[in-house]
Amino acid sequence: MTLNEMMDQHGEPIGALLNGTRFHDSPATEYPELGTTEMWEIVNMTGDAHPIHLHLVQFQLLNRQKVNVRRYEQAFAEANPVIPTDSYVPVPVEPYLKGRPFPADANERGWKDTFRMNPGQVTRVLVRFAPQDESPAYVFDATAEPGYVWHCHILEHEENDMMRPYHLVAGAPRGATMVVTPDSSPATPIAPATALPARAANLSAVGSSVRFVVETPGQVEIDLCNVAGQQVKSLASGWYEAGEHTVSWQAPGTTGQALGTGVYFVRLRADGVNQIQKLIIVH
Ligand SMILES: [Cu+2]
Repeated sequence: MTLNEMMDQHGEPIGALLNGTRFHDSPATEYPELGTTEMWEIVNMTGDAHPIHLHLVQFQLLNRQKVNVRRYEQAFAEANPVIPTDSYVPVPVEPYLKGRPFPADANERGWKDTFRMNPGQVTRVLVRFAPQDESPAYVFDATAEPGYVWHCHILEHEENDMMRPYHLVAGAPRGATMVVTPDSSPATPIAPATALPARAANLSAVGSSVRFVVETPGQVEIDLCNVAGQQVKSLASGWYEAGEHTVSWQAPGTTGQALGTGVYFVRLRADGVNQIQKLIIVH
């Protein structure tokens, strides 16, 4: 995740972004699972500190670390030649780190809903997507649309356009479950088909299948998405009776081009269920 600035031809800032993306222009890139804890690494490529705020949850500051911003910016610009973009490609920060991580200041320890993210640094926060009062679950459906946002808390920044949606997804499937398995991938290990739901599966690019179980008959949509959340192929779309079903697909995406090696998501939507499973396509 990144904090970005857009400049005019005179080098003056004209807007600020998260993940190089405007609020409304592209789907969410963050889909945390309800009840889990994630580490968010947020690289500040701008010249200013930004107070970054997450809705719904409180979180803790793990540490900060300096980044070779010039080199990171080059890599970011190669992966995302134009910002704002509607197809954000994340760039891992590890190769660009400088020195050792340094811990939170004394006044920053404990639960907060906003942390200062300094320029030239990556800020790592631990986010638990669950009630902070240790209740087992929210008393409302936190996975319901339209979801939540994370944003800079400087008013001029959040309005122009430093805000992004995020969506919580259910960890415990309610109406349907799925597992992704390869049709033929002799050389690659796979998650066992009995693991429901599998956390990840290495898939052959030749062809793969999604097995899913429908508990109540209804409309089921299963899409293969890229890391930007964009659909690259529809795998299932229609009415399914209760029971177990399998859909298979061949490698080319919706537009006919081969799917490159990389990380993808299979998204299943059925009867209020919004389940996402990461998968890796290898050639
Ligand atoms: Cu800001």
